[in-house]
Amino acid sequence: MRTEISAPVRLEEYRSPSFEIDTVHLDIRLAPRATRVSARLSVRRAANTPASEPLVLDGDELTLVSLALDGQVLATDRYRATPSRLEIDALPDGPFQLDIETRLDPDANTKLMGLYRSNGTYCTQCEAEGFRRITYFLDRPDCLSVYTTRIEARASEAPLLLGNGNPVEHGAVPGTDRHYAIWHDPHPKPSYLFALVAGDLACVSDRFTTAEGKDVALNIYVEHGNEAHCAWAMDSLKRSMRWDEEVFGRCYDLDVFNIVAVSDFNMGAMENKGLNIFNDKYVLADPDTATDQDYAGIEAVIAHEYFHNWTGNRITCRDWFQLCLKEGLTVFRDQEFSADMRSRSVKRISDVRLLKSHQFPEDAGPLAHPVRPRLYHEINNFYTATVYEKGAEVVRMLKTVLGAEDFRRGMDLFFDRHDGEATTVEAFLACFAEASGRDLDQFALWYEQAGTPTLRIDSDYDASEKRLTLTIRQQTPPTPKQADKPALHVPLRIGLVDATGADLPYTSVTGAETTGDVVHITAPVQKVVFHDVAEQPVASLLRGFSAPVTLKSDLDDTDLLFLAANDADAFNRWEALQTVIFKALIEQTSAGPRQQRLAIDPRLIAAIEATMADDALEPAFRALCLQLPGEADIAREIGSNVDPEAIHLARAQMRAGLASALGPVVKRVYGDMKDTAPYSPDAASAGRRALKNVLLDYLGHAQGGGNDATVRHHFDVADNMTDRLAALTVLVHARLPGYKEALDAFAQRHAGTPLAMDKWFMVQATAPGDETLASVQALTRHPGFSPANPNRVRALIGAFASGNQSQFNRADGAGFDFIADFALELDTRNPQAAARLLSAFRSWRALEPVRRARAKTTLEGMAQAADLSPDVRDIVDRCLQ
Ligand code: B3K
Ligand code: ZN
Repeated sequence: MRTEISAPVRLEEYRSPSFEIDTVHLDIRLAPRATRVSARLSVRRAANTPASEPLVLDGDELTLVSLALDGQVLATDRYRATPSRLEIDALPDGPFQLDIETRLDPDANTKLMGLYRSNGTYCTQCEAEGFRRITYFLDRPDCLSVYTTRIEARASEAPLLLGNGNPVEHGAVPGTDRHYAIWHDPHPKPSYLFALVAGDLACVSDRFTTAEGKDVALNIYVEHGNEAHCAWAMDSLKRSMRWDEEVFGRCYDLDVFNIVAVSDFNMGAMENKGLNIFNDKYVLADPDTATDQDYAGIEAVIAHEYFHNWTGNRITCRDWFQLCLKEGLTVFRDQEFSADMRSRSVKRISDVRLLKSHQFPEDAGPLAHPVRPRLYHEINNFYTATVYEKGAEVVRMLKTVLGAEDFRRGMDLFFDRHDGEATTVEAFLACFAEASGRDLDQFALWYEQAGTPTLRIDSDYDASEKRLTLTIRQQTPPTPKQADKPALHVPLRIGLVDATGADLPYTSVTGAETTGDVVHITAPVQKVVFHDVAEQPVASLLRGFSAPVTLKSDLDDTDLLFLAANDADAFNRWEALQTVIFKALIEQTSAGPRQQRLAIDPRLIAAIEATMADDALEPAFRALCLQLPGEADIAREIGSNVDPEAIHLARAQMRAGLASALGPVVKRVYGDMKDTAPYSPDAASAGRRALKNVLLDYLGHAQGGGNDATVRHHFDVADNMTDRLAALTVLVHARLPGYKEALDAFAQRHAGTPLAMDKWFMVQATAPGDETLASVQALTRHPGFSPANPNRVRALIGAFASGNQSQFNRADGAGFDFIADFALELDTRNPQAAARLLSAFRSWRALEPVRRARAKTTLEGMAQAADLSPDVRDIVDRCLQ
């Protein structure tokens, strides 16, 4: 029996709240199995709300203990309470006060939404709709209130009591073994930003003086023993605070900024006002257990949550359809921060890779949705790559369209005009239209239309007229519930490269508006003419990936390899080389079985060699150029009738072929990149390690082997996790002699560090070969694995489903069934985690017929299951639509 589907929430049905809650006083008496929450709400009827209208508050699995109106206990016929709703009639016309008491069981809360315990620490997660699991409330982002929170717990169990805002008072509860703390947050906020933490944690402290002269106490709280691993997070926080002042003119606004790391957390981190709660993966770092990528991730997530203080908290979303207003914008801000801290071009390439590998497939499959959706069944399923990453691209394009100065003016106006409000994408765009005088109506379609637009560009040079004509056609493919789509405003950054690699000048452009090197494409077909171009150029199109589109051009391999070697735009050098590599990989994939290995074009080999050996290029950039596209990336480029096994073989053959052809250079540059200095996480050192480890991957997979000892030595002498994990991955994935011993050695070394063991799980879950499924199944019984912990699930099960294309998509369907069974079991305790795992099915329709049929059977089987959570029901139904 199928579970019933609840009615969807629609953007056009938005109504402002009928009541306002000006202040919230919470008194939370913590106990593991029976926490009491007393909420005192000062409520007002909103203007125009009829006197007869009842107050309807949201709840979720709540138990009501008592209810009083203006101090009087309410008779039961005055209200109706269910676990998910509290409705109260006959309320006064003027302001009134409600006292609501609820009882919670934090220990039983396995959904990790609302109030729960992680390793004994009480903590909360309220976004998007978790506050209603704590007390009945208008749990919607446009209800802004000033919160005062009293937290009480047994002193021995929870010496630390943290809330939002500033600390006001603390003390013992006389005659008991309990104590309390009171916190007050002067900034009106929506309930999703409420947080509390109580437990026995260690603290690492620092201070920061804002540009406005405010002295802020910074604290990072972690489990005892982890104090030494917080330095990078603290440093990242201070750099973020300074950067937001310098680049966006935004200062911090409370006396304290607290960060707490917990080990059971559904996502990366949460920006609760003044009390960020983090997945410990994004706080804890030391060279022995964290990779360079982890260090960069911590820097970015710390910054992201901090930046939310203005984009998200001071200015929040009117409703959850506007999620990109805070998320896309804040991702853009954290990307810019990391670009300023590191290499801008390397950061841009990494961000585009992520966008293409995560967002493009989402946009091309059944889960596609606009950056601002208009309908949802379960909002938790909309914290997606589209809302975050494409949302950030849209803000980036806005800056490209307007130019840096007008963009900054627009941001200033937005902060000025909407501070303290819950607002919309329209209001955001209006600030930029006003600041720049530009009409952004067509641009706004980026928020409305799902699907990745294709830009087809053909060029024609007229030597006698010295004119270059580009014919540009744009088209956005149909996506669920959106068939035909009008043309978008696409900012296309272009350079015309001459034979020496320099950018050619031109006197004017007709057929499109231009600003600097940006051509504004606004029509379905547009002929853009560049005048007085002295010689036939190679057009460097979409520089810096100026718009999130799929570019198809008439540039041939000769043009692309020329750009790869010469373009002034580093992004396009990388992109040009990738395009040629993709083409070769796709040809190899369709060439058929192993025997028919195609020869790699010698020009491509030469281009790769030149990049590898070019010491003038940053090592991090070279590493990105040399890393072959992933199997899922190749599948994305192929688009339909995808055979993941053939892709796996084609990629392996190309890597082996390159390794053989370039053996001596690979070895030489590998040797050059070896560092003798002690580990440092800075971008330059990380870049050298990245290049060294890409080359190690080539060496370990070279045809005929021969480098086993090098890889094993790399593993044995590694003094940091980046190198150790890189070597372990090559040993295990290439099944080199000694790989089992290396796995054992790693496990022994890191047995006590779950975050390090996650890497051990991940390496095994992503190994190619038919035996991997059985090994993943066996690992679910490993003592270090727990289905209750989202990080463990992601490391083992998520890595298999999303990071192992050939094995998840096994032709016998066993990979699909394993993930479906695991997700259904997980759904009974943590629906959000289960739904996220199932998004691995998002590209099933692009598979070849046999696998497609298997995936369909598995999805249909799930759809028939009884008692699916709304989260899983939503994903399964949309996948099948
Ligand atoms: N705002 C949170 C995400 C909450 C997800 C809720 N299901 C983290 C972030 O984007 O900063
Ligand atoms: Zn965010």
